[in-house]
Amino acid sequence: MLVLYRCALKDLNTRMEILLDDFNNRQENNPIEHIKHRVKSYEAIAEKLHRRNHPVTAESARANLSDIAGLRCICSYAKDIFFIAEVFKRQPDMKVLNEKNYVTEPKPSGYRSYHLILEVPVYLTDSVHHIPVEIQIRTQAMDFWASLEHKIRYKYKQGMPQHLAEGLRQCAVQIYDLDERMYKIQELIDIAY
Ligand code: 0O2
Repeated sequence: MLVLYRCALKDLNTRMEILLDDFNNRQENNPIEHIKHRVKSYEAIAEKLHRRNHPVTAESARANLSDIAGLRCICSYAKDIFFIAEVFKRQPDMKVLNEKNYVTEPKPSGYRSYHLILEVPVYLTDSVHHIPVEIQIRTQAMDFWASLEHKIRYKYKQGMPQHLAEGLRQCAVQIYDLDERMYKIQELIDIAY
C-alpha cells in the first residue's frame, strides 16, 4: 500500500522542483527555501490509528489517515505561503480535499502553518489511483518553532506542564513578530533597489 503513497509523493516533489526551476529561470526572488518529504513509517501509522481508536489495518489507514504521505515546503516569508498554496490549488489534475489556515488562525498551542490535503493521481500500468498527500507550508521561523515544540511535546506523553505550554505560546508570538519584521526589512530593500 505504501508504494502508492511513495509514488504520489514523488509526483508532488517533482512539481515542487519544477516550481523552483521556474522561479530560478525567471530570476525572481525564490520564495521556497527548501522542501522535505516523508512517508509515515508503519510504526507511526499504527500508533496514530491506535491513538484515535481506529482499527490498525491497511484499509483503516487508507480510510482514516490523510497524512501517510507528507511534504513540507519552507518559505522565506509568510506572504509566500499563500502564494505557494494558490499555485498548487490551481493545478487542474489535483483535487483539494482539505485546507487549514493555521497561519492567520494559529492553533491554541501557538502552531502556525498552512495545511493542504491534495489528491494526487498516480498512473500505474493498468490503473489510476487518487492518493491524498498532506502539504504543510510555513516559514523557516514557524518550522523552527514547530519542530522544537514537537520534540518537547513528545517527551510529555501525559500532557505538557502548563508553564512550558505557556512559554512555548509566547515564543510562537515572538517568532511571528520576527517573521513580520524580517519581511518589512525585505520590503525596504525591494523599494530601494
Ligand atoms: P505527526 O507526528 O507530525 O505526524 P489529521 O492529522 O489531519 O487527521 P488534525 O490533528 O486535525 O488531524 O490535523 P492538523 O491539525 O492539520 O495537524 C496535522 C499535523 O500538523 C500534525 O500531525 C502535526 O505534524 C502538525 N501539527 C498540528 N498541530 C501542531 C502543534 O500544535 N504543534 C506541532 N509541532 N505540530 C502540529 P500529527 O499526526 O498530529 O503528528
